[in-house]
Amino acid sequence: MKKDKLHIHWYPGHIAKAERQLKEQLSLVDVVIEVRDARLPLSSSYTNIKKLLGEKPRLLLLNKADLTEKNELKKWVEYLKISTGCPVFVTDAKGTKDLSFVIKNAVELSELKIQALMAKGLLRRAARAMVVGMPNVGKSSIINKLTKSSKTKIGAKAGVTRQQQWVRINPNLELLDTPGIIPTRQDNQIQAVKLAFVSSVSENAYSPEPVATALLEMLEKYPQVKEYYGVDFLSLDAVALSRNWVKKGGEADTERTAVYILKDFREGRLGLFILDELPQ
Ligand SMILES: Nc1nc2c(ncn2[C@@H]2O[C@H](COP(=O)(O)OP(=O)(O)OP(=O)(O)O)[C@@H](O)[C@H]2O)c(=O)[nH]1
Ligand SMILES: [Mg+2]
Repeated sequence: MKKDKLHIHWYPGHIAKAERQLKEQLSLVDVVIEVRDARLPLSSSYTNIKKLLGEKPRLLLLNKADLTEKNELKKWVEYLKISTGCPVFVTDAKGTKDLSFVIKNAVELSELKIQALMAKGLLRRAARAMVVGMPNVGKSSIINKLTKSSKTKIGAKAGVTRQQQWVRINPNLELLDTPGIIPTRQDNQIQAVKLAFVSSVSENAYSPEPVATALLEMLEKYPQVKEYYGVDFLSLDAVALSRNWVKKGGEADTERTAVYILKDFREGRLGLFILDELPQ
């Protein structure tokens, strides 16, 4: 459903099913790898994750680190280590940097459970980790990078993975790819619009203009964005006229402009940003 006003609600049937299946599989895994979008270290976290996971060990990955400013992200890593009590790492699933530390840490976090099973007389088995997170944060991309293959399907929109899928990484680790989930209700509309910026909610749930306008408001304080579009202040009209994205008669084509602005942001052309506020 298209909406002109900025109100985002998106909870399609496949996500409800995915959430049920995630809860069902949780008892079968030793560790959970939670993936967040590094541009939204808080807003891309699943609100009830702690309640959902109970005592299950968790590894936290801030993915798409290549789209953020390194030093700012470092501060977030320190903050999240303390506030979650989990190991926290940054990843870039599109980059060339090796991610085998993810395997090492997942195996280490599983070891207590595996030792407990062996103490009961069972043979050692591979550690099992479930990869969870909001849609489009890069869960499947991380798995593909770890297997150096295209075993899981990826794509630049929310809801690409529709089924859970086990992937064997090596004899010591199996990963379960899961469809991205978001909370049933988007009560927090500031969070919802940030999730729209990074395509964690489907573009069917909103119109581009109000979302791009909200993005421009958030980017107003960054001079490089104004420079990029050659404008003195950020608005859809100003960018449209500066770029000559106009309709017949010279009126600003705000819909087209909004789509381009969102695309520019998502692909990192406007600069490197973290759009959550680091708590003091
Ligand atoms: N720049 C950048 N893009 C990434 C990174 N990781 C993934 N992507 C891109 O983000 C998009 C989503 O990646 P997926 O791996 O499909 O995300 P997902 O979390 O599995 O998404 P769902 O299956 O929909 O829940 C794809 O276009 C990837 O190429 C990264 O570290 N940096
Ligand atoms: Mg996926």
